[in-house]
Amino acid sequence: MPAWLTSQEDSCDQPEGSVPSYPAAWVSPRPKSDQELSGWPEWSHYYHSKLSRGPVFVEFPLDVLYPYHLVKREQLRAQAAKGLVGNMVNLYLGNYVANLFAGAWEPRDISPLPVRVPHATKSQVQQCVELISRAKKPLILLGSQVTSPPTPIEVLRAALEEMRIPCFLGGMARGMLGKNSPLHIRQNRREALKEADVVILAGTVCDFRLSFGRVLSRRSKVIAVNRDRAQLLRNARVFWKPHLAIRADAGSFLVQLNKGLKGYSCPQEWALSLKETDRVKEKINSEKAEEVLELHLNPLKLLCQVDRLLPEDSLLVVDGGDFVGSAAYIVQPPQPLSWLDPGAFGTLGVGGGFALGAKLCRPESEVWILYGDGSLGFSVMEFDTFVRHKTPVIALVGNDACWSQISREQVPMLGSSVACNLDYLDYHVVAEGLGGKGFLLSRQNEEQMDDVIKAAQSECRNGRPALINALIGKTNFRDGSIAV
Ligand SMILES: Cc1ncc(C[n+]2csc(CCOP(=O)(O)OP(=O)(O)O)c2C)c(N)n1
Ligand SMILES: [Mg+2]
Repeated sequence: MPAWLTSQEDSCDQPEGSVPSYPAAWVSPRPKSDQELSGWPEWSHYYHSKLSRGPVFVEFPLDVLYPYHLVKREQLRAQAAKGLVGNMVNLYLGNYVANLFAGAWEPRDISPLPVRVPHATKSQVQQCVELISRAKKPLILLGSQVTSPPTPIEVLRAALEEMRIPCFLGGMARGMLGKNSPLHIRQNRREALKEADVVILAGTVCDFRLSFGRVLSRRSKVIAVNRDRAQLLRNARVFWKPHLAIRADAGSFLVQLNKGLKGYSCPQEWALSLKETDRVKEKINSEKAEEVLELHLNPLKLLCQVDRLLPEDSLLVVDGGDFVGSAAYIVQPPQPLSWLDPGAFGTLGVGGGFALGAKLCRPESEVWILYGDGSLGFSVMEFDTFVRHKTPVIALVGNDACWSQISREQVPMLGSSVACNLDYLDYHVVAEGLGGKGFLLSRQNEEQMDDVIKAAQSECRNGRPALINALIGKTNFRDGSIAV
């Protein structure tokens, strides 16, 4: 009997290139007695105290899960066995059940254990204050960890807005600065990192997403902050060198830093120059979005339209490969904690479950799932759940009849598209079959793109989950990005 331990914060508050956030831990307890089983809060404590928070997978064997009388009944049934071997088995089972439940009824303290969140020391904060106040081109890279308690997200946002240091947002930190913030830099991170004189890695880890730290310049002073020591120093002194490595909660650290900087405001020419690079790149993107493809819809155009029509309280769940990788550059989560994605390893299949959790936690929000057609296959059945449990969400499927993210590298590398090709299936009919409302969006009704999106939103507002099956063609937008 497996169970994922997540909290409300995790399920709805989540959210480069669709590859952010949480390491998962697997706990498979096999308690020898019920006494040990009642140590259960300690496993849950493992989740709550984990320095780098994320889901914990707890798997209970059935005999541990069922109550005493049921397990005893099963054991008595097994006692029908006769003969020497039978008697030995009976003895063993009787002993096993007695041990399993020994002491089960003794009262014990099961109150939650205290959570210990590491914080930066005053002198560490002071060292950073000195570095930042002298910096001309500081940069902050925020990772998912900054969204974890104890620092409320709005307090952190206010601190960032006061410091006015340009920020790149990754993982669940997306949306942290709302839409169109002058501090939020979205493009050309590699170039910005080359120029920066001080870089704060706030919960951002030097794994494959930062080319294991190789994107950091040796000329920049790097301040790494992370609750978890292993994440803090991942690949350090191999591909990058921290000037300061602080084991502390990244969000709280930034708030302390702002307090220490008292009235400091980052030189604005730096943010302006980065914003200008953003503007140029985004202009190129919007020109790309206007290109007419040989076949089917331009996915970038579709994503631009969705971005325009998203209400302020929408919440985005993304589940897929290239389509959602493009979405990560085009669709802007409107506010903090409005982006949920499959985490660092891009584990497909999370979409339906995440959306369900998100909608249940925030019923007033318009919950969108941006799906690839391949990933849709993992959780399209959840439309049944959405319908039966009256949790209306909108699924937008970028249907390119392919596992494009895989075939993009597999075909040039191996000369074969084996196992990557799908068909342009009628996923909108599947949604209808499960009680939802389905829409087909293709070149034939491209002119009505806005109307279709609005109709899906209206269905959702009226309580019916909707799926837009958008037939999309190929672009070179994702060429060169990681494909695994
Ligand atoms: C559970 C799981 N299996 C396999 C993968 C590897 N993988 C990454 S992207 C991808 C293809 C996804 O296809 P689709 O959802 O259609 O997205 P597209 O790239 O076509 O936009 C696969 C199989 C994964 N990330 N997670
Ligand atoms: Mg696909």
